[in-house]
Amino acid sequence: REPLYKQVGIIGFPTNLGQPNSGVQMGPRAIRRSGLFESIEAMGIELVDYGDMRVTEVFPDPPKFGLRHPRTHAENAMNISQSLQVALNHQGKENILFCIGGDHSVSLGTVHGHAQVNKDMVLLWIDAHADCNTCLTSGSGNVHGMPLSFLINELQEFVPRMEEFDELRPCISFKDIAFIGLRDIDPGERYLLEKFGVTYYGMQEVDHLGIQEVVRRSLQEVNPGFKRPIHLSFDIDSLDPGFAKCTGTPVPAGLTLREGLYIAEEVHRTGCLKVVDLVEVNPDLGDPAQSEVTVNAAKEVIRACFGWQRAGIVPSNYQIPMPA
Ligand code: HAR
Ligand code: MN
Ligand code: MN
Repeated sequence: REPLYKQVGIIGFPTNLGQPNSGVQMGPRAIRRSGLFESIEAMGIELVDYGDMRVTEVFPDPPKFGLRHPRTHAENAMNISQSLQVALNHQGKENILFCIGGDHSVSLGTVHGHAQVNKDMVLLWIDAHADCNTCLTSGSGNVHGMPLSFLINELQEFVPRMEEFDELRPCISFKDIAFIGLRDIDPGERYLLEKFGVTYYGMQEVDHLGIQEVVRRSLQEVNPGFKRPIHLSFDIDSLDPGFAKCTGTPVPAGLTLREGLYIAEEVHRTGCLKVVDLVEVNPDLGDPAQSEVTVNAAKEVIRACFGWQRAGIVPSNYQIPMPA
């Protein structure tokens, strides 16, 4: 039995200005220290660590249309997109790239960069939030609640022009995105999801259908026949706060760790998974025990994306001990 991936590439994007809390920029360090690397090695997969990208802060950077830190986000997003394109072009087809946030503004760059390399990619957005506020519908001005508004073709008529973001062209359509885990959706987001008939399975649908049917339908709707590359953007706040307390905007009644693992295992099994984002882990929030639980949940979800199974795995280099 061969693992699907020969090599995992890892890049950290330690952003935090997409939301108000400090600490989320420590996500890459915490996840690197979680035992993830040992798990990857135990699977017999080669690891290439590209390190953390340098995140910049531009001054001055007053809000535009309520959006906080516009110049900083535009610049970081283009740099993240570039890093991703370099890494993906340098990787072989049998490899997978793992992006560690940082807040969810990183996906502005990761999805953009991935879409430049794999034009037909589809996006799975696992989150308590829909993250498709425009700067005009957002109540907070925080970009981690808006990344999709810049990326989705259909939303451009609702987004005021900001020259900073001119280079960041939209690159994906609503029909190529499925959302899972939603349970905190703003009115403008709800309006847009309904208007465009978006594929989404919130917690109500997870309860109604079960996670197995939700994942099956999500994949079927955006990627029938498993022909297209998948980008999985996993916000740790999709998980219930019992498993992921240490995140900036926890929302009760979320996915169990089992449901999160099931999503990751099934997406892995498609063989189409090319890029994974894991965002919004903030090890500074909550007490140390909660921080460990949250980081561990992130590690478990990530390694399941790479092929770790609850049923156990046989590493590619495994040899059964034989009596002499
Ligand atoms: N929807 C709210 C806003 O726009 C809260 C967004 C919280 N976002 C994240 N990312 N944690 O999913 O501000
Ligand atoms: Mn998010
Ligand atoms: Mn979220």
